[in-house]
Amino acid sequence: MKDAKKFDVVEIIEHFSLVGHFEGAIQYGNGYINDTFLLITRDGDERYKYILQRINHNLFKDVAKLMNNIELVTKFCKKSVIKLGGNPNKEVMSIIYTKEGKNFYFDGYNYFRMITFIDNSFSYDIVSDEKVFYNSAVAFGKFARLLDGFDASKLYDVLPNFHDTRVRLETFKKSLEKDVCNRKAEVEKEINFVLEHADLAPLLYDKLEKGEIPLRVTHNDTKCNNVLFDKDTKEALAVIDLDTVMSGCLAFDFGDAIRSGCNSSTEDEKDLQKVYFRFDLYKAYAKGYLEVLGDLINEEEKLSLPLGAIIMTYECGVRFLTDYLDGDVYFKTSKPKQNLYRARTQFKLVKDMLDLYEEMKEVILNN
Ligand code: ADP
Ligand code: GN1
Ligand code: MG
Repeated sequence: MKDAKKFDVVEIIEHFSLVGHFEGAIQYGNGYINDTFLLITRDGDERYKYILQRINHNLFKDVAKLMNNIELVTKFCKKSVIKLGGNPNKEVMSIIYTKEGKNFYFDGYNYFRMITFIDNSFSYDIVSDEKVFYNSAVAFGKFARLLDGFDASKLYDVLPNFHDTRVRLETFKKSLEKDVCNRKAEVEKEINFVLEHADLAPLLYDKLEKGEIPLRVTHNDTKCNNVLFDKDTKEALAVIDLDTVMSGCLAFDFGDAIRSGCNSSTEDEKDLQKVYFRFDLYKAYAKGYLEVLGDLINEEEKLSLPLGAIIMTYECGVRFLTDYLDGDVYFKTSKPKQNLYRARTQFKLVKDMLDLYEEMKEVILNN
């Protein structure tokens, strides 16, 4: 197989319906999964920007079905936005089609998609501002509302069991057994944390399976850098990274947003003294999310949200630690032990949240 990393941007973009001619492309953003580029084209004096992504084909095995999901979801959201009197092109991410009318391009080795660049935007890896985080909650709450009524059976299950923490735990145990990189001895403390908190793993799925909370269409990767904000107004502009849109429960989306946004430091912070749960930000997010969801959510489902925050954080820590044991094969890393540092921050946040769980529930019930 040809080196999958090597491709010629100019050759690739020729296949898409773009305005202008290629001027430049740079790597963009801090995603862990796909390769993202900001592409600039020029037509006379005018410059145009696009987002070009090489889709992680190791992970997403059926790119055609994945892209079909994104097309269905964005089309449905656009219709809902129009019904509500909004601007669909501004509020929903748009796919740019190839000259043949396809929603991705395959060059024989790599899969590429093009999406509209959301200009004058920023995303954050550390949230500092309550207003911004509140707006992020409004964006994800709105995303859930816009998709209310969408027939989940139309969606291909891109990554089966993605948020089934029970399955994540089993995968972790298998990696532990194999210990392919001989890293087990070094992470004994973290392993013990995972095993001591294993009773968390089934709690959300138990609720789903008993019918206590509903199955919905969810984003499933609501990390804070998957929403873009206007640089000037600090309003949320669009929810991005729709690769994992599948059926799930609201607690997955709320939980992952809290996991990533309420961390006082970066996800891979080495110094755990700097890592603590930002309860002030949690309150801001809960307010925004529940304001938008309104009567769409009952008390039982509301109470699953803080539990989701703990479980999603635990799950993510388990995934980082699994990847560390496996030799860093899933999440992109740029320095040694990064997945271990990431796992540690998650476990610190789980500890903080378990201490604050009663207060977290209270906030939800008071909104
Ligand atoms: P990954 O799955 O690797 O996380 P994303 O789709 O989240 O890939 O893209 C990575 C980053 O690129 C985002 O966090 C964001 O900063 C930036 N980005 C992605 N899409 C857009 C867009 N349409 N406009 C502006 N920035 C974007
Ligand atoms: C990945 O794709 P990205 O970088 O937004 C991962 C999430 C994790 C997150 C941890 C498809 O998110 O599940 O929670 O890293 N996405 C996938 O930062 O596995
Ligand atoms: Mg992303």
